[in-house]
Amino acid sequence: MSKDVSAKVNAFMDKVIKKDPGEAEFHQAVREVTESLMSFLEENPKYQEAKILERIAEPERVLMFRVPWMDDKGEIQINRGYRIEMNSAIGPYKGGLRFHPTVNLGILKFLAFEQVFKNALTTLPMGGGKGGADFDPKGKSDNEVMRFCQSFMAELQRHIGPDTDVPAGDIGVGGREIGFLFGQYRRIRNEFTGVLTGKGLTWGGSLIRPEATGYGCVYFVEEMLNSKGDSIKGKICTVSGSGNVAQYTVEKVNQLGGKCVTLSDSSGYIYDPAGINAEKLEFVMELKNVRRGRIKEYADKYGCKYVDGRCPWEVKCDVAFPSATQNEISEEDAKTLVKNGCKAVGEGANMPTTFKGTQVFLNSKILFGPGKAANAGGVATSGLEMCQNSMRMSWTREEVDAKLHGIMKAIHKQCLQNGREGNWVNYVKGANIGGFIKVADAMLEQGLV
Ligand code: NDP
Ligand code: 2IT
Repeated sequence: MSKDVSAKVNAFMDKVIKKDPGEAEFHQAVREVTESLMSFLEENPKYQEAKILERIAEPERVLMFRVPWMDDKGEIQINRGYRIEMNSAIGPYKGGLRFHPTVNLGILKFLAFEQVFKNALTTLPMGGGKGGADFDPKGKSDNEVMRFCQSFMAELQRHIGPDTDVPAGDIGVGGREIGFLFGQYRRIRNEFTGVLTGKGLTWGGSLIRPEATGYGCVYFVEEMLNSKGDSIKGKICTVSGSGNVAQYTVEKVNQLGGKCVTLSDSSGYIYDPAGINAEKLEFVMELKNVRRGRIKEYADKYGCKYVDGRCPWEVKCDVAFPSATQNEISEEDAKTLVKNGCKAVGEGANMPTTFKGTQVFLNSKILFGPGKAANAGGVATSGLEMCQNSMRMSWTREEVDAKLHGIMKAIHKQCLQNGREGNWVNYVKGANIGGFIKVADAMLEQGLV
């Protein structure tokens, strides 16, 4: 980046930071996009004259609300709920709900901002949004989770709808929570509509939606490797997290002939050099989705190594799939991965690599698939669920999987179109410019919105 462009990025960021000083993750996400876009904007003054980037960085609407509920002991608990309706230029707001004690406005704004670009890349008509609460589902009974979800939806229901805003899952929100949320929406509104995605199969859900983020991420990495005449087959992969995204990443890597050797949770990681095969993955799914236990139990059961309090990036690998949370790969971790010969990174999580870590990957010119491209398969399949709900019919597993695969190839193609730098592809730039053009043109055509 030239000095001139860098000064313009800093001037833009100074304004964003001054407006909302405490929102570090939001600043990080906006800076990454602004760095990718600044030269493109200079060459396309129509976007600058219409202040599209300034508008995109400002949510259309932010909702914050009280969520009171009663725990099993009869004690009253109060959480804070949020929905960020970021941009609806190309479709209804769409994006997940996160239930985690760290949730705050800045984190949800970063996620909503990323979602706008990601959803545009999917080729489907979906705007961007994100929401959630600082509620911690860990250690709560099913009844407590239900009472919380019902209270959360008692307020959220007045702001959402199948043509307005369609939430889904994210960290801490899976099939169980979507069920409680949907039940409450239906009861209050007296409507059976596709207002949430990630629903159960008997009440409007889509086949492949649970698998979609992980499968899509592996499809995307396979595309990146194929572009170099390589493939996942025979590759050693490290995966972080052990939730929805991580589980189906392992499943698809196994199907394509690779080997995953790590999984983690917020306590530590397991290293199983023999590989997490289908039977071991089944154990992980039961452990995490039913018993809701800790990943350490895997090491106890299969007699492999467990490393407390650390992330798996010190383990030598060909491909890394960060699939837990934001900023889980530091600059040091990125350097370690590159030094150990990592050829490709597929970001299953949203913004799992720190700003400096991303620079390390870009400077080393490995295949680096940023979250808004690599993990877009989840929301894309949510878009397919919305489509099936509108038609009041459902597609087979094979049909949805084929559409998902086609969408991931289309996203990869958009990254190539916008991210080529000589004979290397900057996927970060490609995804940011590709997503931006679609939303920006829609905003230009719709006037001052
Ligand atoms: P889950 O709640 O199913 O799993 C989250 C996993 O990440 C758990 O293993 C959890 O461990 C771990 N984790 C969460 N927070 C932290 C933390 N602060 N430090 C270390 N580990 C942590 O969530 P998902 O799998 O759905 O989401 C994972 C990531 O993928 C998120 O970044 C999410 O935004 C992103 N994503 C999800 C999509 C989806 O469709 N679900 C779509 C696109 C992106 P523990 O149990 O100990 O908390
Ligand atoms: O970050 C994401 O893309 C998601 N959590 C999925 C959103 C969705 O609407 O399916």
